[in-house]
Amino acid sequence: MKNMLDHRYKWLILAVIALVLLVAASSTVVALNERARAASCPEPPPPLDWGERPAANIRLRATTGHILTPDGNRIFMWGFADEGGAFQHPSPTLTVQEGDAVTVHLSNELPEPVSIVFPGQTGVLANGKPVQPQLDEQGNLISLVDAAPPGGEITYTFVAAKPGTYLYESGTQPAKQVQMGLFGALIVRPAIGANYAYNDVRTIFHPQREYLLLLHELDPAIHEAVEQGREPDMTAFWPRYWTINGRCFPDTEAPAGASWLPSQPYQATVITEPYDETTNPLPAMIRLINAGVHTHSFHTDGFYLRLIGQNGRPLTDSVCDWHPLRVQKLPARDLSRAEFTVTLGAGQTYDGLFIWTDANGLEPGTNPPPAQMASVAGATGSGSAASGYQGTLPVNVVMTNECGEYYFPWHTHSERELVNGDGEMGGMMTMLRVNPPGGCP
Ligand SMILES: [Cu+2]
Repeated sequence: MKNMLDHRYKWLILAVIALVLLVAASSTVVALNERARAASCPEPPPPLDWGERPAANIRLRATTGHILTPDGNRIFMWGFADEGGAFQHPSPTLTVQEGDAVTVHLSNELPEPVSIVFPGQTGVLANGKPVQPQLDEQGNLISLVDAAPPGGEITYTFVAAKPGTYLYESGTQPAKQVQMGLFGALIVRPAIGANYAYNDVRTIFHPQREYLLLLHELDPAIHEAVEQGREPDMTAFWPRYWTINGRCFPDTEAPAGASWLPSQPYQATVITEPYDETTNPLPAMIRLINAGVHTHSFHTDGFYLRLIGQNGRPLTDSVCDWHPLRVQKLPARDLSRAEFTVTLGAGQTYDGLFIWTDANGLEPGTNPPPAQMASVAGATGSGSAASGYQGTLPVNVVMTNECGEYYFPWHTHSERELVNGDGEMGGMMTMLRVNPPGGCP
């Protein structure tokens, strides 16, 4: 009997010891994890009061103007312009810093209420109060947010909390007003530096090679109706012009601020040089925005685009992704992906890094292009398939090439969108220009 009792106490004592050890071990694991989590999830800095933040004060006016199309058409537009500046399309690109206290003052010169929404921004105030949807007497929604009446003004404020690429646009009768041109790009730069897309060193880009490609589609019949003071039938929306940065191809290739496109200041050509580990290691930064209501599939001939951000959020999962059974610091997982054709839904934005690699490394002397590439030589307009070289072009072909640079079309993959009006080739297309190393002299 006594042995049995000793035996049972022995097991009980052992069980208690095991339990104590287990508790000790798991609390150690928890403590270690907490330390690992704290190390991988730095506490955000305490929020600053409005007054303590760097201020970004922006003054816009909602006004009218015209844009030109390559087929000779002149289209009536609405747009946000800098308070002291001329009408432009698209509206000015706004660039602020992460953490800025942003104030956007809007004065309305249009014959109907106009507002601004900032998709992707939170805590937006209108005249100091949280923005509210606006309803008419019958309870119908007439504006997504507080608007400025005709001849009136309104002030929006928000903290630009997250770096990324965003759209700003009217939230009043958006189908009509965004169609008319009341939209622009908003870029929030990260705290770690102006040539990073996000607070992640992997999103570094070449400081001189940052490009915005803002896509949109236009139905001139709607613009004509508004110009004539008639209410357009938005259900009959049928676009016939497709633009990048407010221009149709080939105007997309005209220089920024081209005098013959007075209201369309933004160029769309993407210019880069071949990747080189030492002389040219950094990618170009491509900010894609679809301000239209149609989905657009945008194809980057020449090489793929590495998508690193979507709708102002980095394509990485949060650095706080830790698991109780994994006691090590986890880097943010890279969810970026390579795309050769980027499909953007209405209002979507993408950030992409672009590197062009000279896979062939053609050199007339040491690595001459095969004879069959003569046609390519013609296509680049340089008469040579080798980067940085020019050759003789077939008779009657005009040399449009500057110094042996390459060109690749970047364009919508919907053929219908590659026209101007109902006529000639044009539309939603621009060029990737790959200069030879060091650029053109
Ligand atoms: Cu193509």
